[in-house]
Amino acid sequence: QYLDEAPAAATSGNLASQRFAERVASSQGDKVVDTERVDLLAGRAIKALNDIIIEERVSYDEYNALKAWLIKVGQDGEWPLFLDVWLEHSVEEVATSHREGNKGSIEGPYYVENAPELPWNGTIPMREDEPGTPMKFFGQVRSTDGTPLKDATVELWHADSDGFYSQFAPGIPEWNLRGTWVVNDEARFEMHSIQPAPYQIPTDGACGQLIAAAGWHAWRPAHLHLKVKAPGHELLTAQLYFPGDPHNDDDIASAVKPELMLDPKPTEDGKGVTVEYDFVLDPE
Ligand code: MBD
Ligand code: FE
Repeated sequence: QYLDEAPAAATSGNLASQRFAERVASSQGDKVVDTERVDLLAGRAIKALNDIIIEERVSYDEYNALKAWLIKVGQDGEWPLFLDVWLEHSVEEVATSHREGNKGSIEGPYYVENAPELPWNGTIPMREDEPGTPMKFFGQVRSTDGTPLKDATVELWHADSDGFYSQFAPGIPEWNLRGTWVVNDEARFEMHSIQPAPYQIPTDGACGQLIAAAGWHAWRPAHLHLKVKAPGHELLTAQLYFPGDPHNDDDIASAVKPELMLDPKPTEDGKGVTVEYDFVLDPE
Protein backbone atom coordinates (compact mmCIF):
# COMPACT_ATOMS: atom_id res chain seq x y z
CA GLN A 1 0.00 0.00 0.00
CA TYR A 2 2.88 2.33 0.82
CA LEU A 3 4.41 1.59 -2.58
CA ASP A 4 1.05 2.19 -4.20
CA GLU A 5 0.82 5.64 -2.73
CA ALA A 6 4.38 6.88 -2.68
CA PRO A 7 5.06 7.38 -6.38
CA ALA A 8 1.79 9.21 -7.18
CA ALA A 9 3.08 12.77 -6.82
CA ALA A 10 6.29 12.09 -8.69
CA THR A 11 4.45 10.21 -11.45
CA SER A 12 1.94 12.97 -12.19
CA GLY A 13 4.53 15.67 -11.51
CA ASN A 14 7.16 14.31 -13.87
CA LEU A 15 4.56 13.66 -16.59
CA ALA A 16 3.30 17.24 -16.24
CA SER A 17 6.87 18.59 -16.41
CA GLN A 18 7.63 16.50 -19.50
CA ARG A 19 4.40 17.58 -21.23
CA PHE A 20 5.07 21.22 -20.51
CA ALA A 21 8.64 21.00 -21.82
CA GLU A 22 7.32 19.46 -25.06
CA ARG A 23 4.80 22.26 -25.53
CA VAL A 24 7.42 24.93 -24.91
CA ALA A 25 9.78 23.26 -27.39
CA SER A 26 7.12 23.11 -30.11
CA SER A 27 6.07 26.77 -29.69
CA GLN A 28 9.59 28.15 -29.38
CA GLY A 29 9.70 30.23 -32.60
CA ASP A 30 12.01 33.21 -32.64
CA LYS A 31 11.37 34.43 -29.11
CA VAL A 32 13.98 36.96 -28.01
CA VAL A 33 15.08 37.60 -24.45
CA ASP A 34 13.91 40.99 -23.22
CA THR A 35 16.88 41.80 -21.00
CA GLU A 36 15.26 44.86 -19.43
CA ARG A 37 12.18 42.87 -18.47
CA VAL A 38 14.20 39.98 -17.01
CA ASP A 39 16.34 42.47 -15.07
CA LEU A 40 13.19 44.08 -13.65
CA LEU A 41 11.21 40.93 -12.83
CA ALA A 42 14.03 38.66 -11.63
CA GLY A 43 15.52 41.60 -9.72
CA ARG A 44 12.22 42.33 -7.97
CA ALA A 45 11.57 38.68 -7.15
CA ILE A 46 15.02 38.23 -5.61
CA LYS A 47 14.68 41.48 -3.67
CA ALA A 48 11.27 40.45 -2.32
CA LEU A 49 12.75 37.23 -0.94
CA ASN A 50 15.76 39.04 0.55
CA ASP A 51 13.40 41.50 2.24
CA ILE A 52 11.48 38.60 3.80
CA ILE A 53 14.72 36.98 5.04
CA ILE A 54 15.84 40.20 6.74
CA GLU A 55 12.41 41.23 8.07
CA GLU A 56 11.53 37.80 9.40
CA ARG A 57 15.11 37.06 10.61
CA VAL A 58 15.26 33.74 8.70
CA SER A 59 17.69 31.24 10.27
CA TYR A 60 20.20 28.90 8.59
CA ASP A 61 17.94 25.97 9.51
CA GLU A 62 15.07 27.64 7.68
CA TYR A 63 17.27 28.55 4.73
CA ASN A 64 18.49 24.95 4.42
CA ALA A 65 14.93 23.62 4.73
CA LEU A 66 13.99 25.87 1.81
CA LYS A 67 16.97 24.66 -0.20
CA ALA A 68 16.09 20.99 0.40
CA TRP A 69 12.46 21.66 -0.45
CA LEU A 70 13.22 23.47 -3.72
CA ILE A 71 15.43 20.55 -4.78
CA LYS A 72 12.56 18.15 -3.99
CA VAL A 73 10.07 20.19 -6.02
CA GLY A 74 12.29 19.56 -9.04
CA GLN A 75 12.85 15.89 -8.25
CA ASP A 76 9.11 15.31 -7.91
CA GLY A 77 8.49 17.22 -11.15
CA GLU A 78 6.17 19.51 -9.22
CA TRP A 79 7.17 22.89 -10.65
CA PRO A 80 4.10 22.93 -12.94
CA LEU A 81 1.87 22.05 -9.99
CA PHE A 82 3.48 24.59 -7.66
CA LEU A 83 3.35 27.43 -10.19
CA ASP A 84 -0.18 26.70 -11.43
CA VAL A 85 -1.58 26.38 -7.91
CA TRP A 86 0.04 29.42 -6.35
CA LEU A 87 0.85 31.90 -9.15
CA GLU A 88 -1.10 31.21 -12.34
CA HIS A 89 -4.28 32.88 -11.08
CA SER A 90 -2.55 36.27 -11.02
CA VAL A 91 -1.10 35.79 -14.50
CA GLU A 92 -4.59 34.86 -15.74
CA GLU A 93 -6.03 37.99 -14.13
CA VAL A 94 -3.51 40.22 -15.91
CA ALA A 95 -3.96 38.42 -19.25
CA THR A 96 -7.77 38.65 -19.35
CA SER A 97 -8.62 41.89 -17.48
CA HIS A 98 -9.58 43.68 -20.73
CA ARG A 99 -12.26 41.14 -21.67
CA GLU A 100 -15.95 41.95 -22.02
CA GLY A 101 -16.99 38.35 -22.67
CA ASN A 102 -16.64 35.33 -20.46
CA LYS A 103 -14.55 35.29 -17.34
CA GLY A 104 -11.85 32.64 -17.56
CA SER A 105 -9.70 30.78 -15.10
CA ILE A 106 -6.34 29.03 -14.95
CA GLU A 107 -5.38 26.13 -17.21
CA GLY A 108 -3.63 24.12 -14.50
CA PRO A 109 -1.04 21.39 -15.06
CA TYR A 110 -3.16 18.67 -16.71
CA TYR A 111 -4.25 19.97 -20.12
CA VAL A 112 -3.40 17.89 -23.19
CA GLU A 113 -3.84 19.26 -26.72
CA ASN A 114 -5.77 17.45 -29.47
CA ALA A 115 -8.38 15.60 -27.45
CA PRO A 116 -10.64 13.45 -29.70
CA GLU A 117 -13.18 15.37 -31.77
CA LEU A 118 -16.85 14.71 -31.02
CA PRO A 119 -20.12 15.78 -32.67
CA TRP A 120 -21.99 18.71 -31.09
CA ASN A 121 -23.99 16.32 -28.83
CA GLY A 122 -21.33 13.64 -28.32
CA THR A 123 -20.35 11.62 -25.26
CA ILE A 124 -16.88 12.09 -23.78
CA PRO A 125 -14.53 9.08 -23.98
CA MET A 126 -15.02 7.16 -20.75
CA ARG A 127 -14.78 3.62 -19.36
CA GLU A 128 -17.78 1.34 -19.59
CA ASP A 129 -18.19 1.36 -15.82
CA GLU A 130 -17.02 4.96 -15.29
CA PRO A 131 -18.13 5.84 -11.75
CA GLY A 132 -19.92 9.13 -11.14
CA THR A 133 -23.18 10.98 -11.63
CA PRO A 134 -24.11 11.31 -15.33
CA MET A 135 -23.92 14.93 -16.45
CA LYS A 136 -25.42 16.63 -19.50
CA PHE A 137 -23.85 20.04 -20.14
CA PHE A 138 -25.33 22.19 -22.89
CA GLY A 139 -25.13 25.75 -24.13
CA GLN A 140 -24.17 28.08 -26.96
CA VAL A 141 -21.00 29.90 -28.00
CA ARG A 142 -21.46 33.56 -28.98
CA SER A 143 -19.39 36.64 -29.70
CA THR A 144 -19.70 39.68 -27.42
CA ASP A 145 -22.19 41.24 -29.91
CA GLY A 146 -24.45 38.18 -29.61
CA THR A 147 -23.52 36.50 -32.90
CA PRO A 148 -23.54 32.69 -32.59
CA LEU A 149 -20.05 31.36 -33.42
CA LYS A 150 -20.79 28.40 -35.67
CA ASP A 151 -17.14 27.40 -36.13
CA ALA A 152 -16.42 27.15 -32.42
CA THR A 153 -15.03 24.15 -30.60
CA VAL A 154 -15.39 23.41 -26.90
CA GLU A 155 -12.74 21.29 -25.24
CA LEU A 156 -13.56 19.68 -21.90
CA TRP A 157 -11.21 17.79 -19.59
CA HIS A 158 -11.77 16.83 -15.99
CA ALA A 159 -10.81 14.42 -13.23
CA ASP A 160 -12.56 11.09 -12.67
CA SER A 161 -14.49 10.30 -9.49
CA ASP A 162 -11.22 9.48 -7.70
CA GLY A 163 -9.76 12.86 -8.65
CA PHE A 164 -7.36 11.47 -11.28
CA TYR A 165 -6.64 12.88 -14.74
CA SER A 166 -5.96 10.58 -17.69
CA GLN A 167 -2.37 10.72 -18.99
CA PHE A 168 -1.15 11.89 -15.54
CA ALA A 169 -2.16 8.91 -13.41
CA PRO A 170 -1.42 5.29 -14.29
CA GLY A 171 -4.01 2.79 -15.50
CA ILE A 172 -6.51 5.19 -17.10
CA PRO A 173 -7.26 5.01 -20.88
CA GLU A 174 -5.37 7.71 -22.79
CA TRP A 175 -8.22 10.11 -23.59
CA ASN A 176 -10.52 9.26 -20.69
CA LEU A 177 -12.71 12.26 -19.79
CA ARG A 178 -11.15 14.47 -22.48
CA GLY A 179 -12.96 15.61 -25.61
CA THR A 180 -13.36 18.37 -28.22
CA TRP A 181 -16.95 19.16 -29.26
CA VAL A 182 -17.64 20.82 -32.62
CA VAL A 183 -20.72 23.06 -32.19
CA ASN A 184 -23.76 22.70 -34.48
CA ASP A 185 -24.94 25.33 -36.97
CA GLU A 186 -26.64 27.27 -34.20
CA ALA A 187 -23.33 27.27 -32.29
CA ARG A 188 -24.82 24.94 -29.69
CA PHE A 189 -23.20 22.02 -27.91
CA GLU A 190 -24.52 19.26 -25.66
CA MET A 191 -21.79 17.38 -23.86
CA HIS A 192 -22.35 14.09 -22.03
CA SER A 193 -19.95 13.14 -19.23
CA ILE A 194 -19.93 12.48 -15.51
CA GLN A 195 -19.79 15.03 -12.71
CA PRO A 196 -16.23 15.31 -11.38
CA ALA A 197 -15.40 14.91 -7.69
CA PRO A 198 -13.54 17.39 -5.49
CA TYR A 199 -9.83 17.19 -6.18
CA GLN A 200 -6.94 16.96 -3.76
CA ILE A 201 -3.53 17.87 -5.12
CA PRO A 202 -0.97 15.11 -4.48
CA THR A 203 -0.15 15.01 -0.77
CA ASP A 204 2.94 12.80 -1.06
CA GLY A 205 5.21 15.17 -2.98
CA ALA A 206 6.97 18.44 -2.29
CA CYS A 207 3.80 20.56 -2.62
CA GLY A 208 1.98 18.27 -0.22
CA GLN A 209 4.90 18.52 2.19
CA LEU A 210 4.66 22.32 2.15
CA ILE A 211 0.89 22.20 2.65
CA ALA A 212 1.22 19.86 5.65
CA ALA A 213 4.11 21.84 7.15
CA ALA A 214 2.14 25.09 6.88
CA GLY A 215 -1.11 23.61 8.19
CA TRP A 216 -3.01 24.32 4.94
CA HIS A 217 -5.34 21.97 3.05
CA ALA A 218 -4.76 20.43 -0.39
CA TRP A 219 -8.26 20.69 -1.88
CA ARG A 220 -9.66 22.20 -5.02
CA PRO A 221 -13.46 22.20 -5.44
CA ALA A 222 -14.84 19.85 -8.10
CA HIS A 223 -14.29 21.55 -11.45
CA LEU A 224 -14.63 21.23 -15.21
CA HIS A 225 -11.76 22.52 -17.34
CA LEU A 226 -12.64 24.10 -20.69
CA LYS A 227 -11.05 25.73 -23.70
CA VAL A 228 -13.43 27.46 -26.11
CA LYS A 229 -12.02 28.43 -29.49
CA ALA A 230 -13.52 30.28 -32.47
CA PRO A 231 -11.86 31.94 -35.48
CA GLY A 232 -11.19 35.67 -34.97
CA HIS A 233 -11.77 35.39 -31.23
CA GLU A 234 -9.60 35.18 -28.17
CA LEU A 235 -9.13 31.70 -26.77
CA LEU A 236 -11.13 31.23 -23.58
CA THR A 237 -9.59 28.98 -20.93
CA ALA A 238 -12.03 28.49 -18.08
CA GLN A 239 -13.11 26.29 -15.21
CA LEU A 240 -16.67 25.78 -14.01
CA TYR A 241 -17.75 24.86 -10.49
CA PHE A 242 -20.69 23.31 -8.66
CA PRO A 243 -22.58 25.16 -5.92
CA GLY A 244 -22.30 23.75 -2.42
CA ASP A 245 -18.77 22.37 -2.76
CA PRO A 246 -17.05 22.88 0.61
CA HIS A 247 -13.97 24.28 -1.14
CA ASN A 248 -15.57 26.85 -3.43
CA ASP A 249 -14.55 29.54 -0.94
CA ASP A 250 -11.04 28.33 -0.18
CA ASP A 251 -9.72 26.74 -3.37
CA ILE A 252 -6.00 26.15 -2.86
CA ALA A 253 -5.44 27.38 -6.44
CA SER A 254 -7.53 30.60 -5.96
CA ALA A 255 -9.25 29.89 -9.28
CA VAL A 256 -12.97 30.19 -8.40
CA LYS A 257 -14.98 33.21 -9.57
CA PRO A 258 -18.72 33.81 -9.01
CA GLU A 259 -19.29 34.02 -12.80
CA LEU A 260 -18.00 30.44 -13.16
CA MET A 261 -20.56 28.83 -10.86
CA LEU A 262 -22.97 26.39 -12.54
CA ASP A 263 -26.62 25.84 -11.65
CA PRO A 264 -27.12 22.08 -12.00
CA LYS A 265 -30.64 20.63 -12.12
CA PRO A 266 -31.51 16.96 -11.48
CA THR A 267 -32.54 15.02 -14.58
CA GLU A 268 -36.11 13.70 -14.82
CA ASP A 269 -35.08 10.20 -13.75
CA GLY A 270 -33.22 11.70 -10.79
CA LYS A 271 -30.06 9.80 -11.69
CA GLY A 272 -28.07 12.59 -13.29
CA VAL A 273 -27.58 16.34 -13.51
CA THR A 274 -28.17 18.82 -16.32
CA VAL A 275 -26.28 22.09 -16.55
CA GLU A 276 -26.61 24.95 -18.99
CA TYR A 277 -23.85 27.46 -19.57
CA ASP A 278 -23.21 29.78 -22.53
CA PHE A 279 -19.78 31.05 -23.51
CA VAL A 280 -19.16 34.58 -24.81
CA LEU A 281 -15.86 35.16 -26.60
CA ASP A 282 -14.11 38.50 -27.17
CA PRO A 283 -13.21 39.31 -30.79
CA GLU A 284 -9.45 39.46 -31.39
C1 MBD B 1 -5.72 20.64 -10.85
O1 MBD B 1 -6.62 19.74 -11.29
C2 MBD B 1 -5.89 21.90 -11.20
O2 MBD B 1 -6.96 22.20 -11.94
C3 MBD B 1 -4.99 22.88 -10.78
C4 MBD B 1 -5.20 24.28 -11.14
C5 MBD B 1 -3.92 22.54 -10.00
C6 MBD B 1 -3.74 21.23 -9.65
C7 MBD B 1 -4.64 20.28 -10.09
FE1 FE C 1 -8.02 20.44 -12.52
